[in-house]
Amino acid sequence: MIPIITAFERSPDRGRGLARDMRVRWALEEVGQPYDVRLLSFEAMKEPAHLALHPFGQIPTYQEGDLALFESGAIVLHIAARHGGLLPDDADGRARAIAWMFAALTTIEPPIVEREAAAYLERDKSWYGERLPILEDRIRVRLAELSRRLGEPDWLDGAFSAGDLVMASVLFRLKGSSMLDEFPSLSAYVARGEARPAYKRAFDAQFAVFTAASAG
Ligand code: GTB
Repeated sequence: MIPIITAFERSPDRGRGLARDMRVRWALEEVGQPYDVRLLSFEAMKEPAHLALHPFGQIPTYQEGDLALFESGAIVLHIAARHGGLLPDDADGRARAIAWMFAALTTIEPPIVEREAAAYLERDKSWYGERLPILEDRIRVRLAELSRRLGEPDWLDGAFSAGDLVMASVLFRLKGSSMLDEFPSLSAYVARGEARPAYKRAFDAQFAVFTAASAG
């Protein structure tokens, strides 16, 4: 059964691969699972048909037969659990890879999203100039901790895993800022993720959506 995922018909990131369908595409490419994509307008995302799949009216979703999933982390975990290649075979290694997925989604991503939201929603507010450095310093604290833990190895815990896939996807969101450059080991980590053939296939697929939407 070919799974179907949802993605933006017109992504606000203009094909930079920053929306959360990208991590799902990447996971599917890593495990060699073909997939179809259903593109949604912002209006369609809030309609009953999509709300039945995603209670918050967002992308990505994942459908495979009778199974419907939302939340990119849950979807990547499902793909990693169903197929070989994204989780270690031993139980302890699997548990640690999953812990890194949670770390990416619940410890690293929130301050990054908060800064993005402030830049989008509060830029014209009087407090923005004072708040932005506070938000950026919160991110720096996490990046410093993560960089210290990563150290010299290529990946967070042995071979590349779903933990690295989700962590690198979260860190990609910082590419428009200079913060990642302050942590060369994390910049190199992100570059290693981007260099993976599966990442490139996923990126090209989402970029093709942007190109087609721009042409249409
Ligand atoms: N926790 C959920 C998950 O991990 O799946 C969050 C899903 C989510 O935030 N989806 C966003 C969405 O559907 C798209 S990815 N938003 C529409 C809405 O809420 O109405 C977030 C995103 C959007 C745009 C950019 N960008 O332009 O750079 C980056 C990230």
